[in-house]
Amino acid sequence: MKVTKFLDHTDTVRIGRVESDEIIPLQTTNEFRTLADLLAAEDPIAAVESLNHDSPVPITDQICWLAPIDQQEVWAAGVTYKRSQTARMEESEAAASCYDRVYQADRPEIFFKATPNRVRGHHEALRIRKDAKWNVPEPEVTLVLSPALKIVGLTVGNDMSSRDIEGENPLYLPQAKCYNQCAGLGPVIQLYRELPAVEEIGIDLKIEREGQIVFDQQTSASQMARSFEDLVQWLGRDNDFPNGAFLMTGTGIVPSNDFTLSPSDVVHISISGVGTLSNHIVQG
Ligand code: DO4
Ligand code: MG
Repeated sequence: MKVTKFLDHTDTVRIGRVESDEIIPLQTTNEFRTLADLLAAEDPIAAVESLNHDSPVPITDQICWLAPIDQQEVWAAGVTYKRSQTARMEESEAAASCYDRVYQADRPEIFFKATPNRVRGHHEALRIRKDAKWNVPEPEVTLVLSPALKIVGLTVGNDMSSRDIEGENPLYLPQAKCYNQCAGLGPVIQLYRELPAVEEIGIDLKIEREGQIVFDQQTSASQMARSFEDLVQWLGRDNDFPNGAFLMTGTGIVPSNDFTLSPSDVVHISISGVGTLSNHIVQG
């Protein structure tokens, strides 16, 4: 079952259940006022099924999708794929050994990525920092976590990153990662009672420039050096999430070192079973 947030024809924020070609607007109740309330339910799929709904809205280009987030924090894991380890070691002479060690260590790299106001949804703009010269999108399977840190669903995540800032000094990582419009989530949350096997979770990144695809690569979550559950238990150590959380699980696709995003590029990230998140890029 897929759920999202969108603006209806009166510009009201609605929660919707997404079918192949329509969104079914759900009527909230005192128990389930927000999408986060549904995600926190014992059985989110049953909670969505329990709600009455309004007439379906056909999915057209006119739909105004919103990121499927309420008050949750967004966190991210890093260097969870060999490709990310190699790319980071190339970009940062000074910190190469840090990336090598964290790839092999028990404790993963986990960092704070974004507050909800810094997140954008499908078809909204993501941003390159004004002071950055080398930028990439990072296509990441993103775990949707309940307040009890149960993985209740998956969504598509884009962990926008400034490689020159991160590469200059690893202490600059928060600036390379967390700024206005630095994270994309959506277009939907795919709810699961049981997650698919990682071999079934394909990840695809396409970057479009002036109508041409200038970057096109695929990987699979099976290439991850860590399990989703392991990342979640590290995130939850001495850390409470009363509103639930999103956890980006790291990138397995990094364009070669001569590639940087440009303003007006359009980034398309697809995750099997979830959907495709598309965002145009702006700077300044
Ligand atoms: O260590 C820097 C960030 C790593 C990251 O974001 C990733 O591997 O996806
Ligand atoms: Mg990342």
